[in-house]
Amino acid sequence: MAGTYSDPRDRSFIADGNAKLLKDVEADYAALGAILSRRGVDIDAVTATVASFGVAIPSWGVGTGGTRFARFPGIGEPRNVFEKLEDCGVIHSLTGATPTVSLHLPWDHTDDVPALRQRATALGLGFDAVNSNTFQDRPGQKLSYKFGSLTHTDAAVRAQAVEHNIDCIRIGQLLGSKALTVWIGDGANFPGQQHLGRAFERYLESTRQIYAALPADWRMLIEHKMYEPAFYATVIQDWGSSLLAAQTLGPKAFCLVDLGHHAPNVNIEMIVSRLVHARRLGGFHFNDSKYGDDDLDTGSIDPYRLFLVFNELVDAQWRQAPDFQPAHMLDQSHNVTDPIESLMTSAIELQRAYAQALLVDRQVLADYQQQNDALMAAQTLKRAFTTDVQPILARARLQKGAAIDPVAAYRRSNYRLECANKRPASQSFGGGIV
Ligand code: LRH
Ligand code: MN
Repeated sequence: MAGTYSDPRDRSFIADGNAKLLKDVEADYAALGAILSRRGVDIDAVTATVASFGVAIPSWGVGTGGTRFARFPGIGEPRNVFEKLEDCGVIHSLTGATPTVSLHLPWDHTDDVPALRQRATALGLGFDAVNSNTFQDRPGQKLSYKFGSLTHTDAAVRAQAVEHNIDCIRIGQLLGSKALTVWIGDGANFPGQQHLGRAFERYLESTRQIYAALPADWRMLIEHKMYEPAFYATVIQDWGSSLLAAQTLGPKAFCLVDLGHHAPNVNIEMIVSRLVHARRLGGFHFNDSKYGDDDLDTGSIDPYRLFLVFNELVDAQWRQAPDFQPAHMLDQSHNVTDPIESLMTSAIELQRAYAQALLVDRQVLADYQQQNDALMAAQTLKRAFTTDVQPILARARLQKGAAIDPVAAYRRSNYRLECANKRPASQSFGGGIV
């Protein structure tokens, strides 16, 4: 296949690409700096804060995603967790914004966990939350999760699911992870199929056992979801159920907000504000959606909503909200793009929303809110959102030795073609998200 390959993780390869873009970035940065200083904002301080932002890559996101109807694998797909890690290394080298990976077990099972950790370290990567999986039956599994897992009416099935989660904690400890994300699809398709109260009680009984197995410095992240795979009732259906469970379990249990797990038009920034108030905001699965849990690229459908979520996060930081330490992770399905390109641009969209939220003049906003000057309060947010922070994002990458234009650098490297040569295509047929 045409095109010479250059390792996109190679610093000098990245610097070569940046050389041509440097003059323009410096000019744009100086111009924006002048605009911001007129607003009393120190652009270098904002850039430093943005440069410190990191988001975790979902291991299941570096392969082509699909739907229940079909999955159309791209070329050079990663075939195992080690190849996924290589791709995550490329994303971090070119963006400087994705220093950790969130694994999914057993999708990322390996017999050699220490070797995996070693390779990650060599790639400059660490591990964020590990994700358990009791929403699928795997070959050789004794008891099926067809009618649920942690909330199944059969205690033996619940015990099997609890055991798997405890196993995930054990593997996570070997990887240096500090959190377990628990998302279950448990629920019902018919009214009457499940006793809504008893199902929640079974959830608490099971998660208490998982909670008891958490190391002292670990967190349990409870992920709610409105529907799918259950289409009438889901046991942990909304932030209320998640918060109730977290408060029942104990101080190491927190709520994880996957943006796509809400009905269209739900005010997610309001949910974030409530979870900050409750000191239980554990983190995010960032993506975007228009209808259901579409798992589209972050900021691709509604960037203003993403900005409003970051506005709440920056406000909480500004107010020094207690126990405020959310874990940032992407959770997307890349059905029609090169996953590496989508993950790079999505990480950058998060930095963009963060940078814009950092430009909100919080004291001025608070004054307008106090005076009920609705228009000027709204304008204060819009002014920040409509500021083109591209020079800040490019400078932040430059400062970290990453690429000013990650997608251009990635394409110039021919990494995907190189992978296609090294990774024979898997003849997989049929649907499924991974
Ligand atoms: C459920 C979910 C969950 C993951 C899965 C891959 O929709 O968001 O976070 O386990 O996607
Ligand atoms: Mn998710």
